[in-house]
Amino acid sequence: MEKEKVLVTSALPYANGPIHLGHLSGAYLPADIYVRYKRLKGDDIIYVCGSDEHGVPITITAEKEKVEPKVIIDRYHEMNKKAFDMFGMDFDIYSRTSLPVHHETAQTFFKSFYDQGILKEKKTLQFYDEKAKMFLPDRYVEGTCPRCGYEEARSDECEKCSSHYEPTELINPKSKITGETPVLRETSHWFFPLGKYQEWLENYIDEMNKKYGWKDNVLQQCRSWFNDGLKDRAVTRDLDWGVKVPLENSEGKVLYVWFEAVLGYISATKELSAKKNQPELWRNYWQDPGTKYIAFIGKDNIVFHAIMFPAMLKAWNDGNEDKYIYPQNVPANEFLNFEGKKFSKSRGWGIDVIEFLEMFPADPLRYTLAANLPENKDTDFYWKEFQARNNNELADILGNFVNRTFTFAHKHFEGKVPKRGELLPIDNEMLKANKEFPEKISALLEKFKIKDAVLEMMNLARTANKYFNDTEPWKTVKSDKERCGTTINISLQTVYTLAEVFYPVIPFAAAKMFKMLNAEKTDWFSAGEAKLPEGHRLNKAEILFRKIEDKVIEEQIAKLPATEEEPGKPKEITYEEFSEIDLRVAKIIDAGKIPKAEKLLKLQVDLGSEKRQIIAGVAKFYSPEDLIGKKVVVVANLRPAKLFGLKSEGMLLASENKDGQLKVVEVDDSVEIGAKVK
Ligand code: B3M
Ligand code: ZN
Repeated sequence: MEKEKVLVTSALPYANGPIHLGHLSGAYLPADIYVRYKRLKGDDIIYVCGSDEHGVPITITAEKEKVEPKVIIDRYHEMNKKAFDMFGMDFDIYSRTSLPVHHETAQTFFKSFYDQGILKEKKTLQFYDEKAKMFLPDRYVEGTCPRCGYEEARSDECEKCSSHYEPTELINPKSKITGETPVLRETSHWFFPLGKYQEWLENYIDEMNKKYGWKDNVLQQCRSWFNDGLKDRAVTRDLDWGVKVPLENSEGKVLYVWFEAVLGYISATKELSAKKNQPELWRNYWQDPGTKYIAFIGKDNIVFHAIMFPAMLKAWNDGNEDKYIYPQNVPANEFLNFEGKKFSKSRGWGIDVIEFLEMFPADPLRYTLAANLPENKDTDFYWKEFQARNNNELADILGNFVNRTFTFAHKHFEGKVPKRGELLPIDNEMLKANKEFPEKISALLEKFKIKDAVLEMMNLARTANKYFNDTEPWKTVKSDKERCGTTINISLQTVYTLAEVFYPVIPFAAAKMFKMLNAEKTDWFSAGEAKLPEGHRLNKAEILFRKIEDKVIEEQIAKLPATEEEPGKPKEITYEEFSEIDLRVAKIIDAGKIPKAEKLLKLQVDLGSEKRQIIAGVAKFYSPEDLIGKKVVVVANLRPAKLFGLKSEGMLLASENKDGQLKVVEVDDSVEIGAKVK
């Protein structure tokens, strides 16, 4: 088997909070399993990760706590590093993007693009907080959604009705820093012309997919980006915290966090090289066309790794002598939910990794997550499943087989590998399984089908248990000791195989198994060869997995908040709450366009008792004439708001049709104007 040179990265988690089980399932555990397997195979592989320490959320956290961002990143970098360590992540380096080596690397990329004339400068309008004397990034501005009236909408999108709009449309914008009303001010930013690379990107992804088989979720997202057409993307921001823009007169500007974060993989490898005293080592991976580069991520990071990052590398390669390789595959996972709902720190839903691992060992968690990875669709972590996987699979199948085998070896064969006598078909079958399973598992792991691989690992343990049962050593030990010895010999060889194939998933238990066998882990391809010589001395048995009692699991379930809102599913309200909304039938008596507001129409409606003006976001779907005369439903007691300086007193009800067009809710002509809708 030819050895491969492999570079593996996992998305850099933000140092802005503790990682939870969902993170582990997305970009970390699958990569770790792959890396551990490749190491067993003897491939030349490095595994690089680290903290992403810039970005607006970090500065928001810092402001909330009234500390410097450095305090926040130091805290969560250490915390997440510890969590990964407890979980058994086999990183070669866990770096951080606040290091000078990263700032230099990112600035060098930016400067090269600038010098090549790739970047375009553009002026844009952005909210500015006059009290805080700073430009406000999108997430710093909150206001009322111009579509649904949600009061905590972001400057350009509403998480309630998921509509997107221009920041100028946001009603009642407020700065999240000072609470003041921000003003729109002109600023200029550098844009990376992503569109210029679209054709190259399409070819690149096509070629990689043909050769290496990319996952459908990744291809689909890329195609949808391509269909929309790639656009220029701003790669600078008006902020203090981040990598400074390396140009004259750019005070107060930093590189957009995603632009530099993906380069963090390169900086991290440079840090690893420095630590090993081989400063040029990183080039051996990043700049050798013989390297296979695999970037493990979660589905929310696809565009940055499959589109943005490759385009940046291409832009570099076009203008420089030292050329980088591109990701060969970007295996992105879907999300893991927790007990049927999304993880949410603010709502107390989920569990931190450290908290979990202070209560339970890492292996059962790794195994449970691995057996249920969100490879093709979102999956869930359930406490009961965790218990069942630990008790019924790890303990009752794998643990039981190992335990039975060792008990026999110590009790009846002086703790040594007994002699293998004449082989019956059943023995040959078991020996064959020892050879076939590693091959099958290897083929799956190479294709990142980790969940299936884990199933096969446990199937080998199932096969082994069946072999033990069918050969009945508890009978042959009395009737035919040599026959019993054969069973135990083959069972011990199988324990060896199991230790090797399970090592990527449950490294702590596998290490115990190697120790019990008094044997080293060997390379993957000899995993299934019966290698333990007759007479080889074994060490004493250890407990591999402890059963988890019902009571322990019930305590965990009881800790979860009882009434939990489900995102995407409307929260239950009482009739009283509903009746607080004053819905009325109204007639549209006049309608007109608003200069500069492409999406809005100015309506005059008759409510019977009074006439009102409503500014509605329906201009894309109706011309003013279409609406005049329609009897519609309005929310009559919605707090009045100002849009484009115009007063809006109420809201029209409308729903979206299958083409995404808004249709106003109309009422039968026999219903009188002003009638209550209930
Ligand atoms: N920190 C986002 C995330 O954790 C981001 C990944 C960066 S990878 C270069 O989802
Ligand atoms: Zn909304």
